[in-house]
Amino acid sequence: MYHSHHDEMTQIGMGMTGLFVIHPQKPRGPAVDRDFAILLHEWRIDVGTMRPNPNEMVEFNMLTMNAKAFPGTEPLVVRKGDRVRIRIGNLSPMDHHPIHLHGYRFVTTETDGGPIPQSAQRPETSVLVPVSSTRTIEFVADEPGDWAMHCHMTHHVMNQMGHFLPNMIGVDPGNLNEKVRKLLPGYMTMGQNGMAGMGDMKVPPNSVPMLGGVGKYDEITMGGMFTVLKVRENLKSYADPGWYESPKGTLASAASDADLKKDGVNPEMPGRADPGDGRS
Ligand SMILES: [Cu+2]
Repeated sequence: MYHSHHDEMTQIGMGMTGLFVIHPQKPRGPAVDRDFAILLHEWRIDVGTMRPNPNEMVEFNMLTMNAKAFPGTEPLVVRKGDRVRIRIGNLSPMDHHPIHLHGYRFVTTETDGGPIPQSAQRPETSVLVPVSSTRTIEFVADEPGDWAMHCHMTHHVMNQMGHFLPNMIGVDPGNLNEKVRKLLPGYMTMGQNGMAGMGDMKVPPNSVPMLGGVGKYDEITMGGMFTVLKVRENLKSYADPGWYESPKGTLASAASDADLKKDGVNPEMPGRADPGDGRS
């Protein structure tokens, strides 16, 4: 990985980082079909501003993969059966990142110190990438679908997260929104029902919303260090193929009253989740 050691708080804090990928003269291990490189970083970029603030020490509000926060990140597009290598480097100023891949298990084949002997490669579903390190993971993409890949630190899959908010879960703010909006148009009391609604919050120009990408079925309430591995059986190119068409019968749905009764569950029980079709 490249970075400066001159005034590094400023230079790294403003993004002077990069990856060198150096291939060995004699290839080793099985050849891969897809070879991705992702550089992780974190920034302090205040809402409505365009210049990262290098004075920040702990409260980073933008977490990125290759300098993009979800939904701006690139999907990783592969063909079913491809052997996939993902090189992940971390030059965040202050945070390690446990990168988690859904749907697969993988092995870590290399660090920035060199290849790991096969006898020491263990199966994992998350790989911790410490600051100043790289981890290279490999797997065979044998399961089609759209699979999330993201940092598992919950504040690292949000954008512009303020860390000093009071806990508002379950608090009824009454008509506070309406009252404050007279003074501050667009005001939203945050966190009454959790954070998912913040994707709807209007943000000033040159800002990204806290979370929220357009998904196939609903809003994806993620941001930051989040992308999608897209594995397809028929691909003409590695351009983004759009969302996966789930085969019939593979999508989860609300259980019918008859199904619940069959399993000994009373469909009329209080507190049952709304199945989403207006029945409860
Ligand atoms: Cu992280």
